[in-house]
Amino acid sequence: MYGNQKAYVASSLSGDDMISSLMYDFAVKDSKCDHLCGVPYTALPIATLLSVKSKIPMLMRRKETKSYGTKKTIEGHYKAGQSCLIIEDVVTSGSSVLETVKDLKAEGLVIEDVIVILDREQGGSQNIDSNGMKLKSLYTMTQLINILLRKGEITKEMADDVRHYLSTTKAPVIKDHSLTMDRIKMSYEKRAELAQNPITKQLLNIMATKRTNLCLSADLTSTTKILSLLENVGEHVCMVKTHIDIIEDFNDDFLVQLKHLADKFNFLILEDRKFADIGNTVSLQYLKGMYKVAEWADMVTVHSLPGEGILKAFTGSINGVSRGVFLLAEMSSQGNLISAEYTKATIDMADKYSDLVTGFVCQNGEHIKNPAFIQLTPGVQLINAEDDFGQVYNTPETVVLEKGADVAVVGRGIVAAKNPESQAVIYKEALWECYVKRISNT
Ligand code: 5BU
Repeated sequence: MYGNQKAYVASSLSGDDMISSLMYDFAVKDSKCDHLCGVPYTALPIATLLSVKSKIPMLMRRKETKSYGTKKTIEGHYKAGQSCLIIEDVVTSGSSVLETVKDLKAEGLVIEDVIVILDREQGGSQNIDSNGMKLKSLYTMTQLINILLRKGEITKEMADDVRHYLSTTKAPVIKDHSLTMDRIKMSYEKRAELAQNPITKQLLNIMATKRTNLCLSADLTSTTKILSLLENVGEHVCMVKTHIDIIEDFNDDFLVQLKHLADKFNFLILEDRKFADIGNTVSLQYLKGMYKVAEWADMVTVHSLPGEGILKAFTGSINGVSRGVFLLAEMSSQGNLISAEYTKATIDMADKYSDLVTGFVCQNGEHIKNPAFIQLTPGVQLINAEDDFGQVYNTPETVVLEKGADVAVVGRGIVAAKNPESQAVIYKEALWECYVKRISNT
């Protein structure tokens, strides 16, 4: 019965041309979007007509990836960061729309609105909404039934039947974290294009070329031990994290050697200083003192606790060399006092400082939506565990696939191993495999 009714409605309209004119006036003519994309396949004619009429370039999503050539899923000329309006004919659950959006987002395109000719009101609008977009429909099924009833095209019994069917047959709820966290499905290369801080860009490019998202926390207290560890492990990591103040025989030559290894193996250095004072004091701690952190650390960790002023203590470059900041949004230790509101406020704080902030140290990055920010997650070992001081460990699978880590920090898992180099390879491969799985189309 319902199928017949749909066919009837379609035939009563005077074709794609009229529909596209209505859609154009309804939602396209005032849109500031860079591209249009029709959901394959039935919306393609309408999207094509809208693209011609509005002169907004159209993108095409392939449902089946080519087995030859570029294997691209999205065809067209676009750049990461551009916006795209989705065009659909009928929405029931919204699942086809969400599949298309997933592929577009993996290319770094920004999707806010979906326009549809007919919303069948069976849950599609809610699914699109809860995955971070808005559905605008030219008609809802309720409006259509009322029009047909008023015009005497259907009987009251038929209208009641359809209304009953729609209210009792609801589509399943779809919630896909990769759709609200834009960065999750994007490759590190693509995200490097969006990064505003040069260090973030460099880090993402190092990760992509060295094929590693492993950060080694070199928590040893002797300079020779740290340098010999890095000589063995350097080629497997994208970043080395230091606690400069735990070293017992610190000397300036150590910094020269450390920088030499960073150049030799192409990794960046993060000093996990966790600055947490008023801006003026932090500025002195960063630039002065015996460690002169600003001179050698590509990035530092900073608490958001003192408020925005702390970020003013840093600049995006020192003597012409780029610098970055990781804001501490969460901690890995059991019972820490950071609340969900604090985490969210920390992430919001970074918006104005995207030329300085490289990313966030946190456990669960669901609030980090901007693909230009990196999620750095400590507390990683091959099995779930805890140490004697409340440190909580999660596995590579949990941190990368479930919690959204871009870079995982491993300290004792590697440093305390009998053979740190072979252990680093095990972590590197496990973490990279999770990342590849995460960005794949499954
Ligand atoms: P581990 O040996 O893998 O437990 O070392 C973890 C490192 O990460 C260590 O240097 C900590 O200071 C650092 N860390 C952490 O473990 N948890 C946090 O929330 C933050 C930093 Br922030």
